Amino acid sequence: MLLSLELIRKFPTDTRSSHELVIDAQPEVISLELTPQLVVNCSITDSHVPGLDTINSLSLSRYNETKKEFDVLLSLDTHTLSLQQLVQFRHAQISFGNLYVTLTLRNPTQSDAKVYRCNVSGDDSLWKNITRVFKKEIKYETNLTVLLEEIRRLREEKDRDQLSCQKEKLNDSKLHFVGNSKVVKELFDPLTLTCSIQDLMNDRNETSTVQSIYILHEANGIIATISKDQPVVTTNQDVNLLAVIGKLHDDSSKNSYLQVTWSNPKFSESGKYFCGAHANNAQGRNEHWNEMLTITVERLQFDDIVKVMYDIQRQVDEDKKRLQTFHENLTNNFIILNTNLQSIENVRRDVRTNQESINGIKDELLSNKQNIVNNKKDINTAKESINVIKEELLSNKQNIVNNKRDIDTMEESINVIRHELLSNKQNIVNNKKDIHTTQESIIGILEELLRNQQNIVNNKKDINTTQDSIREIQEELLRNQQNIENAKEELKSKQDSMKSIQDELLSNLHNMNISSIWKVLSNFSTAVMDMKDDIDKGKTEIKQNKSSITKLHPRSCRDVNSTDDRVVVTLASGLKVMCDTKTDGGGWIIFQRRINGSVDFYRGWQEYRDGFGDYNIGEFYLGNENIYMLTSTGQYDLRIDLKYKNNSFFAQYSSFKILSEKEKYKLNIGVYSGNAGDSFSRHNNSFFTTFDRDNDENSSNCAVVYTGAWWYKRGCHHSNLNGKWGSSDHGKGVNWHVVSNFDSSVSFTEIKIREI
Ligand SMILES: [Ca+2]
Repeated sequence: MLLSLELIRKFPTDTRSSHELVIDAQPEVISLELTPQLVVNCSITDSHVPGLDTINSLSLSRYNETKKEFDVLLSLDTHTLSLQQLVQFRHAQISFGNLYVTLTLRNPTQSDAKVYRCNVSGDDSLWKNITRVFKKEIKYETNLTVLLEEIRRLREEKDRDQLSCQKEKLNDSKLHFVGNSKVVKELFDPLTLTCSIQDLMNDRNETSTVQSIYILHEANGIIATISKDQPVVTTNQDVNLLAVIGKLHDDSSKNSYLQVTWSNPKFSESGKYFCGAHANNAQGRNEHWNEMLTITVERLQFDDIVKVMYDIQRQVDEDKKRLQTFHENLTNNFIILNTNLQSIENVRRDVRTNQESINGIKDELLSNKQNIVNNKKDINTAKESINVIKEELLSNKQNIVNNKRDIDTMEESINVIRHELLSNKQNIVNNKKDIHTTQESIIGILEELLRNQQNIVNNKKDINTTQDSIREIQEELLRNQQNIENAKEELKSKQDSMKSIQDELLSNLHNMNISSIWKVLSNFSTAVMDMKDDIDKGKTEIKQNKSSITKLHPRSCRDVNSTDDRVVVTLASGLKVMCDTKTDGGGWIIFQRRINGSVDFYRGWQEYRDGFGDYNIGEFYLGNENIYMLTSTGQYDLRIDLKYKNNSFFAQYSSFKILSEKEKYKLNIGVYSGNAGDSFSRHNNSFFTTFDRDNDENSSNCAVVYTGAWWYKRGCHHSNLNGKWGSSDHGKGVNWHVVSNFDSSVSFTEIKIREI
């Protein structure tokens, strides 16, 4: 209390009264042990300094004994409010306003006890620069003596060992100083000391203001202090000092306090602690309280260590258990991890399988694509067929209209006929007579028929005669053969006689003269010449017989037998044809044949009429005129043989003929059978068309459009066997629609007829 009173007494208060520059320092006397901070403030009160009209700058300086002059610490330009700090301090705080600068030094030392000076500089009313200076000296004194004095006094007072603020005798005291425990184990129990001021209301209901609180130890000195508007400060460097907290409140309803905590107090922390507080009461009078607390820090005993060891052992056991549990969890997690790995592997396998499925689907898609392309083609074909059918429908419509008209005409005709019938009834009566006359004429015709029958009999006789002459020729042939045999025999006998002459000659050689030899030779020569003539004669006869035999030509391929599949013969009519002697028993006359495309079939009317091609090459067309001649004199079947992609097909029609050139070689065919499909029946009753003779009902010339020659119809064709060899252009190739479609060609054709 003595210390505090002395400090307060030294605070200068007289300088505050003048309204001018003030230099203020708190405190003016500092001590290493008790002063937490030194505040030096230069300020201009009431914004005015006598004699100065304007203030330009404010600066704080400190006297330097070595240099014998003042060092400027801070300098403030009052116009721009820019502060310059010219000396740096380790523990300092600086603040300033437009008319003050403040320097706060924490834990000031003896070297901070100097003369401080404030300079203010400005202009007077005559614009003359003026500087004013004010000084303040800070003194230093060591307070240890004072401190120890106070400690002794407190000890002597009585036993003021206070653990609790509940003590009766302390009721009048406003200061409460407590510890968490009176006795703590060294390095083992924490130690907390709290010093607080509870109620500062005095009897007259006036409030005191706490200025500072401090805690000090009898041997270790100041532990911590807190001053008004300043933070908590500790000078104790003990590492065990865990926390120092505190707060001073102006408001009396809140407790001001200071608290220190040691985490592991040492034995040296034992002893007496003092808590002190300063306050200003409402009258500005200073009040001071303090309290003491004795704390025992016991040294650790062996039992304590054992107890700690047991604790540690127990802790270790618990940790072990926890570790065991952790290990089990880890094992479980590992098992789960393995399961997950297996799952991942399964998923991977699934993904692979799915990939394969996708590939399969891809292939299927590709094949579907192909199918779609094929279907498109079919659709195109169907479209064309539909077009053809459309055209036919149109023509049928026209026919129906025409038929209606015909029916109308017929109705009229029937009416006319009805009238005529009535009138003809009479005529019939008249005509009955005529019928008699007609009957007579019929009798005459019958007679003529009989005569004709006689002629037929005669013709039969002629045929018989012809057969007879064949027989005669055969007989003659036999005779000739006989003659040849005879001539051979004669030759042999002559050879024999020649041998005998030779032998005679040889035996008589030695007794014959030359003339007799010559005579014999001459005879021999004559005999040889005769023999030669006979042989020549026989040869001529054989030749004559041969030609008479070859004159007997077959009438059709039905009469031809051969070991060859195809044989070229001249028929009795003089027509040279190729016969198919094998297919379905043979006997077919081939009238169209294409095997390799070496003959051009895109030809005009005249060539198709007369025929073209080459039997040696094997490709030809017999000619429509020849086909007409053949089919008009007998009943024929038609057969068409085809090859497509190395497969054989055939189509057969139960009758076939074409009409004359005058009737444009109109086609007439019967019922279809076979395995090629019927691509020809729809051509029935069509005319033959070539590029230079348009006989089809189409608005264009089908032969030109489809590069062929055929019995084209209104919709042109379902077969085009005289088309362009090998072509895949739509409808232009050698098409048989059912087999090759319109977009490819067959690779072999034979169109042939056989007499029924
Ligand atoms: Ca036409």
